Amino acid sequence: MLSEKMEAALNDQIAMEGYASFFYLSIASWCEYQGMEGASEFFYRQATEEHDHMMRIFRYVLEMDKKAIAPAIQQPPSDFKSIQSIFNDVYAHEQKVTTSINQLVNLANEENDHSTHNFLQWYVSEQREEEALIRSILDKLKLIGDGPQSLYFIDKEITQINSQVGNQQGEA
Ligand code: OFO
Repeated sequence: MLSEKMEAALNDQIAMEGYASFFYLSIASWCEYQGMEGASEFFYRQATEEHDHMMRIFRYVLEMDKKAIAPAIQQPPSDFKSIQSIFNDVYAHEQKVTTSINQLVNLANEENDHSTHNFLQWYVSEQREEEALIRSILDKLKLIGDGPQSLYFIDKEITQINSQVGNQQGEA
């Protein structure tokens, strides 16, 4: 059974994941427009993943016999300063999502809601992986620096990450 408070909190998380999906879609568009194919592929995939995150909660709420709310589409930014600033923003955004997931876990604990607690563990792991991935990209961006050919090398690095992540998903 889900409390009303938990139902509302999960619906807020649905909206947050939905926003993340459109935020990453917007970044993918910007990257493709700038000719950064590797980075755009990376963010198209992130956008799809965030949509999946949203749907998992959506279906869970309904499975628990409560009402899942399709969220309003909030306009994400469509212009970005640089690929470096994008990854800084994305890292900050993922940290915000992690805080929100942790708060949901706390609420599940307070309410002795073992089912939701169990359901949320997947998100706890996912956030740890997402943060580690973005941090590793930020480290690479620092190493590459912002010299004249940096965009070329950054995009090449991200293309390589795409194939690694693609292989991992194929194995899963
Ligand atoms: Fe679903 O927020 Fe990122 O992973």
